[in-house]
Amino acid sequence: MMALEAIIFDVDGTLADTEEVHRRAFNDVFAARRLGWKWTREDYTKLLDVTGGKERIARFMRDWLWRDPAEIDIQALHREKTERYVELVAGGALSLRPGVARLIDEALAAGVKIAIATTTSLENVEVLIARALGKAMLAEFAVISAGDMVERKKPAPDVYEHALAAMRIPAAAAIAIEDSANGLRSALAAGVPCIITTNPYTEDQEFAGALAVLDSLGEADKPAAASAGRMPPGVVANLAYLRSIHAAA
Ligand code: XBP
Ligand code: MG
Repeated sequence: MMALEAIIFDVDGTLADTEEVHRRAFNDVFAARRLGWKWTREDYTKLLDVTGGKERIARFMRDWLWRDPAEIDIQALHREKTERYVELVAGGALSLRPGVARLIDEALAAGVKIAIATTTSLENVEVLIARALGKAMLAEFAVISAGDMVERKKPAPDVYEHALAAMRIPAAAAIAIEDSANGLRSALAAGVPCIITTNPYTEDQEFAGALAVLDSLGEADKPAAASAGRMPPGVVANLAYLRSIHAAA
């Protein structure tokens, strides 16, 4: 049995319900450029199958519009999207999901490392953490592994492997917190045991192999429910809970 040394958080959908803000940022730049594209909530649920904004735009052009993605400068378009997203988050468009700040505090107090493994861009993570927890908290993360730092995005294991290598710990000494099937696959492919906190975009996905599937990390006065009839109900995912399910993994 290996002791728990690090908690590796996903960002989008896990730290905060970011996807509606991402969707708005995409649509804002599509409109500013008069592309005539608009992603509805329903469209976006399907488009989330592909992780990474640049990859999502390319997939949309190829498979939905039957156009060659090389027709536009996706890098430049996505840079504008990131600027818009950062502006929205800096303006207070997001707050952290229940239990996230609590668990981060508990981990730091207990000497358990905290880290990030995400598909999104580094500046998006930094603005969210700075706005929600204060700029000084950025330095408390042992590593922030972001999408463009690795070759392949989730569901590939690369971003988890990047975080583990930076912390110099084995996969079995960490636990991942994710919200999506792609994120779960990424963590498991790297050998990191994983719990899921679902959100409206991901609650119908398949989570075979997860240690637990909750609807949030929960707070003392509002425990997490098991998502969509799953076990276990009534959990407050604190450090003791994470240690116990990690030890059982
Ligand atoms: C998140 C993503 C990201 C965001 C958009 O996946 O797929 O692409 O939707 O961010 P995960 P960017 O939570 O599994 O990491 O536009 O910066 O890619
Ligand atoms: Mg996610």
